[in-house]
Amino acid sequence: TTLVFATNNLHKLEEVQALIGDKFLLKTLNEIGCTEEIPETGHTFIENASQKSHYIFNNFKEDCFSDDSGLEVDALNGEPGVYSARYSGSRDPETNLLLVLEKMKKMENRTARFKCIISLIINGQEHIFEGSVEGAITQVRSGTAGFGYDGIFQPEGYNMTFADMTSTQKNGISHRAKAVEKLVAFLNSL
Ligand code: ITT
Repeated sequence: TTLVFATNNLHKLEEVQALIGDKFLLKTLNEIGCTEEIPETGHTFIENASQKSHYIFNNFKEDCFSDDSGLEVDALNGEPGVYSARYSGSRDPETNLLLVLEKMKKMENRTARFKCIISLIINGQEHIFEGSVEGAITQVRSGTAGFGYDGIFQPEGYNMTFADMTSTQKNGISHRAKAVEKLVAFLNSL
């Protein structure tokens, strides 16, 4: 099965490729000639995921899926949430991570979670899969692996951040891994 993965985020692509195995061949936006920016104007992960997959299905007529994801911090009322990719106004991941750390400086409640919503459109129908992982925002950043907010997110039950983990370790427990697992189970049932 060939599926378009509607993302411009190479880290997502790498993680999902490793999770999905070689039974499903992923095509990138470049490979289908989609060079324009896909509109993303929703106020929820589901709306944004759905918007991205519908854009590809409507314009390129290909089976496809998208990933909309982000970090929800309880003490920040769920921020950065759907604004995770540009929380500071810039798309620079470092600036965004430091902004969360700064806002969390005096906060005692450090609970947070990563969420991932996948919208799949296959045979003209949309299917939604979700995954989340609970954890906490660390006091200082740690680790160099991964991307985005990995350096300040410590998953529950671990004494390290996602950025301290190998990609295999992160892929064993992440929000994205849980959503992709459901996606693969569904594709295998078709
Ligand atoms: P596409 O829309 O092209 O897929 P994007 O990076 O803009 O790429 P999103 O709008 O879904 O994707 O924003 C997701 C942001 O949430 C991402 O840029 C990171 O800042 C953060 N994020 C999501 N998953 C993450 C993870 O596993 N580790 C660290 N940060 C993550």
